[in-house]
Parts: sequence; C-alpha cells; structure tokens
Amino acid sequence: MSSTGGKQENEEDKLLVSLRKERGWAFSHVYLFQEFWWPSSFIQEINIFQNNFQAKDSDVVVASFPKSGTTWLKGLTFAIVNHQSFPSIEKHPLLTSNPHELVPPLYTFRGNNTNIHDQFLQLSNMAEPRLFGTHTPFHSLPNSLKEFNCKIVYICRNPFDVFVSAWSFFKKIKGGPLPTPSLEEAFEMYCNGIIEFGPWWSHMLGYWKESIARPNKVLFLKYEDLKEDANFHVKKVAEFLGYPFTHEEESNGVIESIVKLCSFEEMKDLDVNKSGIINFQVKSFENNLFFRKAEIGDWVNYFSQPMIEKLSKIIEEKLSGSGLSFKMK
Ligand code: PPS
Repeated sequence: MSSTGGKQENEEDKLLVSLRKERGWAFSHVYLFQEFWWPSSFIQEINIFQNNFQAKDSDVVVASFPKSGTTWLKGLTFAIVNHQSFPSIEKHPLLTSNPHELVPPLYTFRGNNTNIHDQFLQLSNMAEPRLFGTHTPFHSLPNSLKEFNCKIVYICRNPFDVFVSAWSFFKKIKGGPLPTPSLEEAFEMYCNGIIEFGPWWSHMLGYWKESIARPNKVLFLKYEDLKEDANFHVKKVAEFLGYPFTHEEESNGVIESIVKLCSFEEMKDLDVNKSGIINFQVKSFENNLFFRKAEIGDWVNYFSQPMIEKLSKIIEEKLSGSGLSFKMK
C-alpha cells in the first residue's frame, strides 16, 4: 500500500497466507476472513476501515448481498434523500449518472494512488449527508458506522434469484485467470456459502437480526416487497431516513415520480446505463450489466428439481427460527 510501503505489504501477505482460500466467482480466489469470503483486495480495507473510519450521524448506508437490488435501492435512496434539492425530475442526476456513481462503495473510494490518510480526508470532506453502498456483512462494518446514529437500509432477495442473477453477472464480466464456474460448479459453491461476500445466509441474517434489535438503525427491505408496492416502501424508507415527504409533495405525486425514475424500465434505457462504465477500485463494470431481467422467479429457467430441493433445504436449515422468509415467484 502506498501509504506505508513494503512493511505493510508484508503484513498483508502474511495475513492472506494464514487464511483459508477457495476459488471465487469473479475473483480468482476468495479468502475466509471474519467468517465471510472476501476477494484479497478487500481484506486490508476492511481492517483499516473497521478501526479508522469516522461515521457521521447523517451518513446513510445502502447495504446488500450482491445481486439483491443494490442498484435499485441506491437510486431510490439518492432520490429520496435529495428530493428537495432536485425537485425537477427532468434535470435529475439519476438521468445522467449510474446509481453506483451517486452512492459510491465505501471501500473503493481510494484510487490506486491515494494513500489512506488522503482517503479519510476526502471522506470527511464529502458533502453531507454522505451516501455509501456496501456489500460488507454487518459484523464487519466499521465500528463507528455501527455505533453512531447513522442509518442503514439493507435489501435482501430470495436466494434462488440471487444465485441466477449473480451467476449471469459474473459470467459476463472479465474475471481473473480462471474461467467463471459453470452453473453446476457455481451452485455447489453457493450451497457451501462460497461466493464473494458469502455465505449469503449469514449476510442476510446479520442485518435481519440487527433490524429486529435496532429498528431505528437498520431497515430491512425485500426486493420482492419493493416490486409489489414500491410507493409504500419509498415512503417508508424516506420516513426511516428522516427525509419524509410532505402532504403537498405526496399529493403532487413526488413518490410516484421517484418510483418511475428508478424503475428498471426507465433506468436500463438511459444512455448512461446502456453505454457507461463504472470504475471501482478493484474492477470496472459496464453499467448495462447491472440491468438484466429484474424478475421475481427467473430462477425457474435455470434450476433442476434436485437443485430446487437442495437449495430449499439449505434455506430451511440456515434460516429456521429466524422469521426471515421469501416470496420465490
Ligand atoms: S450489484 O452488482 O450487487 O450492485 O447488483 P444488484 O443491483 O444488487 O442486483 C442486480 C439485479 O437487480 C436488477 N435491477 C433492478 N430491479 C428492479 N428495479 C431496478 N431499477 C433494477 N436495477 C437493476 C437487475 O436486473 C439484477 O437482477 P436480475 O435478476 O439479474 O435481472
């Protein structure tokens, strides 16, 4: 790392060597660190952020397991929090920027050449409220984010569709030296919890339990519920985050226009999302890859009967007693 040079790199190497390692989906390897599977580039960031990131009470974090509706929720959250700054949908930043640009990932803020001190300075100078996205499991979040009064909105999706969405996505992106696992290989890995940021059940349960213990801190949403009644959930998110709509805004259709602006149909057809590219620290992605089918139940086109039985059993075992359940179709 540029800030501390060779000694730091040595420490990182030592840490990586000590961790259990498996083949990843998008990354050639993932490492078991703090009970979750991480690409190597995240592990050092996690450590540094856990101890040094300074949350602000006004911070808003959009958290998710990958392929659960992150792009959608980032768009909605940005539009909700800024609804008074951008009352005109015609000039809205979401028409020209992908939601991942407007709600940047917490850990990829640092460009390759920026040292950690400069990164934290940039973070502390960001305009408030700062909006961040993260796939970090709850228990690995920076301590201050967990302790301060800032808010976390988590989006969860049924594990069948998450699997298909993740496999379809990872298949399209250029990964490491190894080819993307086949559907069958990926399914075995998924059932063993081995996927970037997995196990998915621990990820979901971490935020689920926290949302029950601290409902003012963590709002737990389901992709399927959002699809069923987006207006209701946009209102709920706005109230939770402390940016409620006035009666006048409601009767002027502000909620409906935000829902429309962030709808899959509108977003996927924007130039920025058809041809733009987003550069994260570890990888670049074509924006169009974040928009595929956006259906509930597309998994039926990919799953054999034995796969259905196996994943259903895992969901039952892992989530049993938690109260967390999903609409599958
Ligand atoms: S990522 O890479 O983790 O940020 O991906 P994520 O955004 O979580 O998940 C991608 C899936 O979400 C669908 N999508 C949407 N659904 C509804 N509304 C909107 N606006 C929207 N934008 C993206 C996207 O199509 C992926 O789902 P699948 O099932 O693959 O189509």
